[in-house]
Amino acid sequence: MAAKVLILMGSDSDWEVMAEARKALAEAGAESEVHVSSAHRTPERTAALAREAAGRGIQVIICGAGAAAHLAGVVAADSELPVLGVPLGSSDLSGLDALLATAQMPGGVPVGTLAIGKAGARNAGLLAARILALSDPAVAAKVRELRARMRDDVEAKDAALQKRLRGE
Ligand code: RP5
Repeated sequence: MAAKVLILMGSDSDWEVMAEARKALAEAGAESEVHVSSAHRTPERTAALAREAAGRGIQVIICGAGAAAHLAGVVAADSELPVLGVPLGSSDLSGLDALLATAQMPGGVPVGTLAIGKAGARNAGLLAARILALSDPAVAAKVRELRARMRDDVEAKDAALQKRLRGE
């Protein structure tokens, strides 16, 4: 099955965090393709990946980058696909720089910005799955299953807590 989600990251050092996005997509039954490509270090390659994505069946692009994180922004400038940005805490500013650089896009060039780090990467994967789910019933069913599992986990944790509080 061809990947419908393209995950880009500015460096291989971003992979430990960005793997969460791929994992979430796999849980939702969605194939993804991952590449290292930097807005600053490989601008031509990044532009080519963004421009060619829609033509080869990609429906959503997830970009993770740290520091002065322009990856999601330049990809959104070069593609009509929905672009989700994950700011990474790889710099001395622990991701605040990447958060602002990713979120503060000028009007007309949208980037859906998630939280800094692993939670943001997982949510980027889940949000991309929800976008695919609009036109893919199999992914929609998996998204529903994941939500039900999360609800069951929380209810089980509460039941265990109540038991402990009763001294059982
Ligand atoms: C950013 O600079 C990358 O996305 C990464 O988060 C950070 C550090 O990159 P490396 O120096 O580890 O390659 O562009």
